[in-house]
Amino acid sequence: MIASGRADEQLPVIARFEVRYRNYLAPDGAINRKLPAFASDTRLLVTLYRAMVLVRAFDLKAVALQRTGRLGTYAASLGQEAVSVGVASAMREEDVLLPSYRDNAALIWRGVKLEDILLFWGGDERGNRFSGPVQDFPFCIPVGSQAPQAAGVAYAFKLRKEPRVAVCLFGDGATSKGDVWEAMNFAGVHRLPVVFVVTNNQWAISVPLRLQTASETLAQKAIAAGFIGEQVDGNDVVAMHAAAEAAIDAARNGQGPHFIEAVTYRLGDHTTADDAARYRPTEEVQARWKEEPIARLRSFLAGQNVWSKTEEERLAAECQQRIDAAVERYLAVEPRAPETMFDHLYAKLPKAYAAQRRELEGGS
Ligand SMILES: Cc1ncc(C[n+]2csc(CCOP(=O)(O)OP(=O)(O)O)c2C)c(N)n1
Ligand SMILES: [Mg+2]
Repeated sequence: MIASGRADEQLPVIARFEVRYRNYLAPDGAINRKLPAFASDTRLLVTLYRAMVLVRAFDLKAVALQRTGRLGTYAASLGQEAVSVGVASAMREEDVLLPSYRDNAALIWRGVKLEDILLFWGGDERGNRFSGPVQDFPFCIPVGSQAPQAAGVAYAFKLRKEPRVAVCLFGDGATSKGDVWEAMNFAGVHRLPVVFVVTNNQWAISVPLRLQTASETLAQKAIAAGFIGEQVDGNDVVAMHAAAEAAIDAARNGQGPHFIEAVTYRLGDHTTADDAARYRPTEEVQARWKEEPIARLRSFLAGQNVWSKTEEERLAAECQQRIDAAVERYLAVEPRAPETMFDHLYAKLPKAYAAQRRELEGGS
């Protein structure tokens, strides 16, 4: 409810808005609502499941690499795998992804090699020259700055009359940034083919959602920009895929932007540089483990008799093998000379940087 204690109730109401909520699978895998048509394709659901399991195993390995000094700071997506996988799986190759730093699963789905992702988090810019669609954007570290870029990409699609969609992911914390609002406002005015997805994982490092916004939902922020905002169970990959597919199709067909609030929970630390136990109670995290997306889909698939323990074990072994091979390739990459950090910054390096570059090269 809007806190409207001061409104004069004698005055006529001139506008009413609503936010819908989408969910199909309950935390125990039971069906809450008639499933969308694509869900009868159990092969697709198994593919979504495999993608979520892969990224969870990959995240574990990446954190282990960081802890042993072989990777830089890393942001795991533990608990939110269904968001990135559900969204990426609804995109066409020619669409453009503008991810946040926690969307490893979306990049992997789009074809980015695991070793490219490790290279990036290992501090090697060559990880950004990745193996996925060349027009996709790299991980975005400055919070929310991918949103105006997404509006720009979508504006280009519109001007060129290309039936493509920009798909932009950011966190709940990003919704407090001017960038995100400006992008949404511009997208609404120009009815751009862009889908904004906020991964509401309840935390922005140590800032809880209640200190982030006084809005009842994040989805309703889209209403002020003139387009639909819906809230989706971000731990239900069926709901995420359905919502993203509908939004992307609509944007492609000229119906303008759409906003999806994916409600989920960050089960892990913010990054490897964080210790979440210092600011949130263990009981809260334990309670949220009961809602996580992988066990949920596994229960559903097992109930449909399309997934068994043997398949689970085979998948775990397959993921491990794939990850180990990628780690080996990553570790075998020769580091670049330190002075190359100045390359690709400017067409012509300013004097101060040129001097630093020479110094690193061993000159004076
Ligand atoms: C512009 C900017 N300000 C501050 C930071 C430092 N910072 C990194 S992550 C983060 C919190 C972001 O939270 P949220 O948007 O909810 O994303 P999440 O980490 O939960 O995925 C902040 C403040 C940054 N990277 N960029
Ligand atoms: Mg967050």
